[in-house]
Amino acid sequence: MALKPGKNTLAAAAAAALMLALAGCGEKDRAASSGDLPEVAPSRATNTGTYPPGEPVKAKFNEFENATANTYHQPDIPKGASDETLVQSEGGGTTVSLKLEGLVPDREFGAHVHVNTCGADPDQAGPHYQDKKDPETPSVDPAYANPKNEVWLDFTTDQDGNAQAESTVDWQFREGEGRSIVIHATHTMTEKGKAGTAGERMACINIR
Ligand SMILES: [Cu+2]
Repeated sequence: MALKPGKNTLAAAAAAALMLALAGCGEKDRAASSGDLPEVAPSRATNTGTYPPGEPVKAKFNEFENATANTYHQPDIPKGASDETLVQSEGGGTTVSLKLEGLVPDREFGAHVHVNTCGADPDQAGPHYQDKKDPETPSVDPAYANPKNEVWLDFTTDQDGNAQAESTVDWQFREGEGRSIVIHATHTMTEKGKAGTAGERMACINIR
């Protein structure tokens, strides 16, 4: 049966056009998050928790407070170096992946998921996210500060300054916590009294 052009057809056409426009926007957002990024990704600049769960998020490091990826330490983590993060929850567990490009070559770094979002002050990210919280702070007891109770993502850059790390734990983040990955100056220590520490905070990436 052929449709006569009428009100309903026009309404349907308008709806279709609207859908196309919406799809177009989505396409643009996706392109912005995976391709040529502005220095500050505007849609994620306000840390409102709009990161899509289970989808990779790409960003470039810069020096601004509200960026997805912040560097506090050039040139080791230069402005313009890029990162890709992925947080996946499955079967009660969580896998966090981190890929980096364009850092200083052949260098060890520590990295962990921290409680809060990043800020201009590196301390704003707060302490490490812990599944079972250490009653003592700062937490340097290996019973709590360990890679099963926290998410550790230590890495060493290759000769091109690239690296990747991944960690799987058998729990999920509490709502509103575990919102950033902080990159530190050294690999993470494990001995009592120092467990979980990894030196200066050199960069911070918002993840959720
Ligand atoms: Cu840390």
